[in-house]
Amino acid sequence: METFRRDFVEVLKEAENVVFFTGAGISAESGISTFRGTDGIWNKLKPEELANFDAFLKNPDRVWEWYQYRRHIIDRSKPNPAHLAIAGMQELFRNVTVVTQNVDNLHRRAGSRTVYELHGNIERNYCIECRTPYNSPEFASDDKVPRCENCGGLVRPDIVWFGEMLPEEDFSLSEEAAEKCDIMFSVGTSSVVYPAARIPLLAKRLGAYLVEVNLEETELSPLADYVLIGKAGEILPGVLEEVKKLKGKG
Ligand code: BV8
Ligand code: ZN
Repeated sequence: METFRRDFVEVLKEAENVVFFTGAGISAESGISTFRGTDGIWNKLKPEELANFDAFLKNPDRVWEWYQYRRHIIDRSKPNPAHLAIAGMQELFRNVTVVTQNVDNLHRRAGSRTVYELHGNIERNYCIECRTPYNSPEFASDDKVPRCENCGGLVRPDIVWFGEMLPEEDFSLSEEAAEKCDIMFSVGTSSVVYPAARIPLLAKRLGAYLVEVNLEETELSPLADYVLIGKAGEILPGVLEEVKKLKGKG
């Protein structure tokens, strides 16, 4: 097993409030492509170009089809050892909070109980005119964009697109968690999309120990106290084992 640096182990031993800030990279080992980074399949297809309201109005079927394609992949995928390790930490620390930019629901499926979703959830949809929610999977089973049963309006995925506000409650609860945490892990995110990327910065500014887990260095790395380079699905189970050992539960 990997040996971790001593200052990190000391912080783990004392920590009560732990936050995991996650991005697409944590789901890569579940077979869900990332947006950016070396393996990001959207390198040719910029998410900024499809994930915005104007693109949807201009060509709703195209944007809907992109989300249907991703839904099919997400439906067939399952939580990987990284999601499961985070859920396992709940038994070892007083508070474990997950703040995710992902829309794939894999943290909840892994058993994490406190999950704030900053960019929405691909399992939900709503009418752009009257806001009626459409959350049953059967509803989203066509490749053509569905119409609202009440008003005939276009139905869109409940996802935060570029230029749109983040869900206020989830964002402010995430800020609170960041402000009071002892240790913040930033896992599998390129840390370029704002305002989400402010969450680890806030934690660091208020004194938390900041750990980054990623295949490569990012814009966040120079600010992190500890950078662990490698796969989240290998590193986080190692961290879980270390915590179990520290707490005498190994
Ligand atoms: C807003 C939904 C206010 C779509 C997403 C110029 C400067 C600064 C900011 C801006 C700017 N111009 C515009 C902005 C604002 C903009 C922004 O931040 N743009 C950036 C790109 C420049 N932000 C917004 O528009 C936000 N709203 O600001 O509102 C406002 C209101 C009105 C008018 C104006 C402003 C809304 C942003 C929401 C975007 N929504 N997604 C969908 O999912 O379909 S973004 C998209 O990026 C993803 O969904 C994801 O949530 C997010 C972040 O990506 P990551 O998760 O970090 O993933 P990425 O692929 O980038 O990286 C993967 C990482 O994993 C890599 O580092 C890789 O190395 C690593 N990795 C891979 N495998 C592994 C691994 N690590 C470990 N283990 C592995 N196995
Ligand atoms: Zn409607």
